[in-house]
Amino acid sequence: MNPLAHRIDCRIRRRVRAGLAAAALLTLAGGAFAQTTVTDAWVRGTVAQQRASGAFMKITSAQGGKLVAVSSPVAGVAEVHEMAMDGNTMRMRAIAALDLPAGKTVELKSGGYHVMLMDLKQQLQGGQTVPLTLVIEGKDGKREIVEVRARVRALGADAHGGMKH
Ligand SMILES: [Cu+2]
Repeated sequence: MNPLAHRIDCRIRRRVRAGLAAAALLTLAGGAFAQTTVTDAWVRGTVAQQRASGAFMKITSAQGGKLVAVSSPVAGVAEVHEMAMDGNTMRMRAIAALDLPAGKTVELKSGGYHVMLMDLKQQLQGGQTVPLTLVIEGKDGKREIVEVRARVRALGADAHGGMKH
């Protein structure tokens, strides 16, 4: 290779390397921002006049944190609930925060942790989409907002809305 061609080649390579570094930085920044992912979000459909329902999903926090608040435009109140035995009766109750261990997928499901949507402002019908806003607090105390679109599933045999509080 003649010296001139070599110099040009080096310059291009340096530029490519700089470009790659910038891309890596962007990826890092993006990763730090969206450290929590939510999949398979759904809400149980309701019958007319029903005031409460449950929302379910899988949450994975890359760096670990906790779910500290939920809200939705369809509900006056949204809480994070757990199921717990009260004597011989399974009951649900609100918890202040749901722990999200780093890199582990926490499943909110029927009969377990769930988001309770109360004071519903409308009937939730199969096929509709319900927006949910999750607030995740990281280990560093920083809060991340995760917007989720949950699909409404028509009421099945396992009616969450009929459960006791
Ligand atoms: Cu509940």
